[in-house]
Amino acid sequence: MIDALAASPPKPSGVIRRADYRAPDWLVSDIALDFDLDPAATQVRATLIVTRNGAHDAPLRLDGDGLTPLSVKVDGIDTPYTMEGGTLVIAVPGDAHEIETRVEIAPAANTQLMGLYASGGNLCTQCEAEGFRRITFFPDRPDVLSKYRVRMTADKARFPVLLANGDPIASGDAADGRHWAEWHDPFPKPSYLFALVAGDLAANTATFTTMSGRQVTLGIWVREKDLPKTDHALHALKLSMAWDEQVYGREYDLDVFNIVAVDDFNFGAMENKGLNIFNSRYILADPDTATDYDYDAVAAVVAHEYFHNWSGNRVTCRDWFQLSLKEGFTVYRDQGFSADQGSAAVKRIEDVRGLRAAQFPEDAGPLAHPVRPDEYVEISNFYTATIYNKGAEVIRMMATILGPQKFRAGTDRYFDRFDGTAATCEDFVACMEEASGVDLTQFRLWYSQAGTPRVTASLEHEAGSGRARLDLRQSVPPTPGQPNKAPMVLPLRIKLFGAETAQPIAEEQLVLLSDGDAQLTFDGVTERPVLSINRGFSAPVIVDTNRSVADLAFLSAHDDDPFARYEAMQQLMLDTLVAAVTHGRADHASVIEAVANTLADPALDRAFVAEAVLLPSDSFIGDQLPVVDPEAIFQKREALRRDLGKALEPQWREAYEAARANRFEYSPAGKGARRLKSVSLGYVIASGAADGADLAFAQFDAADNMTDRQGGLTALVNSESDKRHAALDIFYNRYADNALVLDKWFQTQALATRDDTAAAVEALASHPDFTLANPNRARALVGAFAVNQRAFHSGEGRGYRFVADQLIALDQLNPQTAAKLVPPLGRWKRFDAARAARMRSELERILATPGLSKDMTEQVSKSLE
Ligand code: 0A1
Ligand code: ZN
Repeated sequence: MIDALAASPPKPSGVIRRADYRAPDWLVSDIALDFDLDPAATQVRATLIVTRNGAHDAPLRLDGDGLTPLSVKVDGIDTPYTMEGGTLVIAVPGDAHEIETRVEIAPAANTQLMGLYASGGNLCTQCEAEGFRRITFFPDRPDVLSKYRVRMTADKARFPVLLANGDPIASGDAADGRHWAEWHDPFPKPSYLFALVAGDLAANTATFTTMSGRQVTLGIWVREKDLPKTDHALHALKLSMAWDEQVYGREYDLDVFNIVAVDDFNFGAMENKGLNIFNSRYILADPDTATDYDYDAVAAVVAHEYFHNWSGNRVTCRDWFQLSLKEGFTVYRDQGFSADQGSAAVKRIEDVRGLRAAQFPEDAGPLAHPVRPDEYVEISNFYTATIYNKGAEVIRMMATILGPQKFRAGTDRYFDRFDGTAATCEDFVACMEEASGVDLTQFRLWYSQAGTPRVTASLEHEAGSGRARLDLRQSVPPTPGQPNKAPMVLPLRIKLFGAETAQPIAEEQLVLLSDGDAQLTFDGVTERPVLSINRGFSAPVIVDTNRSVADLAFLSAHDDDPFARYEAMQQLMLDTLVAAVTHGRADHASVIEAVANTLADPALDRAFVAEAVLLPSDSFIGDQLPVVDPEAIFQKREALRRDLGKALEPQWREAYEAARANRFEYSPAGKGARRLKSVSLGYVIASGAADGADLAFAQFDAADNMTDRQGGLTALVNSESDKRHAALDIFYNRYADNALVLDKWFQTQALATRDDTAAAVEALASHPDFTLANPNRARALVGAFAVNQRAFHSGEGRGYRFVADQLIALDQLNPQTAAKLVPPLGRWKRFDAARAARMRSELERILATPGLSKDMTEQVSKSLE
């Protein structure tokens, strides 16, 4: 096993290392918080019961960030203290004390959206990872678990609703038009799970009866006018609660479960115990304003946060290096939930597409890190696709290797053993081993080695002897700080088909490739075999095969694993496009034929067809090439789209018409029909058909749902048609008071495939509705533009300069959100020398900005290495 820790060179200060973990010197069994809430000046009094943890004479150190103590009392007596940076240090004599501190904070001035902040006139909190120290002094680390009692006092007219974690215990009126409420959370929790909300909110409520008969009151809290948009989230919550009981045996544990939607939020949502706080984009949905994609995302995020109640809250993380313990596992759980609500195959395709779009490039670039990192500077930078999505793949591989019963036995053991504690990734794996008897020693490399493994698979057949031989070889690429890698355990689901009969030659087998190479032989193979490998994407790896165009076309028509069937089609398209970019031209005939066959297969579900006939994205094509040429990729992809559009125009029109008559219904069939309709419209337009823009405009205009409306708008915005101006104006005016839909208006333009997108995006940054203060809006324009490969890399560095300017400005307000947008600039090594130099010089300019945040400094300096 590689020991990356021993190999790492000394690093400058500010680096936190996993190897330095020590148990806390002081524990806090209980905390009482008393908030006198006011947007401009909130008073916070905290009373902590602390106990010395072990034999030592270390002082009590309480983390603080930007806090000035107004008073510090030990056992009721004012006591001297010192400040070390933001940390409050108190020398205390005994082994147990009551500590009281008072501070004043200014939520309205909090633009970082960490700690207590104001959003849309309401007050709310975000404490993960280190926001609690911006509210009060506390040992702000996940292995200090305490029982919380919270009292809030606020102006009753302005903040009629006062919510916190746990169950409500008392409330009443106070003097001067103020009122108060007290909440108590009986479950010890780390400070990052603390939450409160004060606001003018209304709730959509329901009751859920748990498997042991406990009645839970559910509430989704939003602005009154948004109440009609909360039914979908509430329904998803009930489904999630039932699913976790059925699939993992996990029951909810408090009398109330509240969700609050806020418009200003750095991430998607937060799993605070009993009081989830959500970015409103993952709660609000109705047919007029939310796409099918939004509906699915709402359900997935509601489920994700709910599932954290066990995987994250009841069992939390010992330290932030273990973040994937809760995040990888919870993503795996929410993926399972979503798969069970509709088409599991399409869900798997979407998840793999997401992994390839976000995690594979991360793993191949300057910010690559293991699923369990060894060090960080700013923990907010580690809420990554690697921790979340690769982490989920690692859990999935264990489930595949163990099988469903043993995996469930492993999770039962984990939850039972570590309930109420802060655990590690190692604890999870050890439970899996104990419950199954499977040795996962080598498998643990998935936690410590970064980089996407590559598997080369070549199948040879000797017709004479009837013997087929499959050679497998793996390699794991070097990543920053990890030059040499050991072979990993790769669970590969493999099957062979006969090319003539289309029958299986051998049943599917699960091959655990654990050495650098391996051979498998198959006897009695009388016809030419075709290899189906990594079925269901059983391992998150890149597979290179020697499969011919004919083999891929065969699999795209006959493979009985839907993912493998999709994958064969993608590979066929990818091979064609890579050939086109590399050699200047390519034969499109095989792709056209394979797409025609898929479109004509009545047995396939429409959602699957829509996924299968979609070409790989520009950036995924780029990932296959030694040097990315964005313009060439775009042109070759467009050429293939045009040929597909022309050659199959009647089929696209037929598919389009078949879906057109349907009235909106949010169901797997309805979603599939709309998806195929949009994809078909795209191909009709790509064909150059004279009526393309009219079709798109008619769809846009007559739509009874946002999926169709945005589909029509997107097609127009990508086109040369003048109708795009009218469509953009109509859309803007119709939704001018809906921030989430205006985000779509910005994003659609930022993602446009037109030649003038960079200029249009620059102009939009001066639009009166554009603001960097709202993370959703910043991401909709700047984030979307930076992943529009062609537009971002066009114009001799114009796109880079624009993004760098925006990031410098955003960093002043909200470093976390700014730092998340660095990766597109950090990919400079993948581009030609001229582009690389321009990208680097923008990164250098950012790094030279006075007062740059720790978040940005870490991301940008790593990106320059
Ligand atoms: N634990 C949350 C993600 C999250 C992390 C940090 C945040 O700070 C701004 C917010 C949310 C989840 O996995 O959903
Ligand atoms: Zn999570």
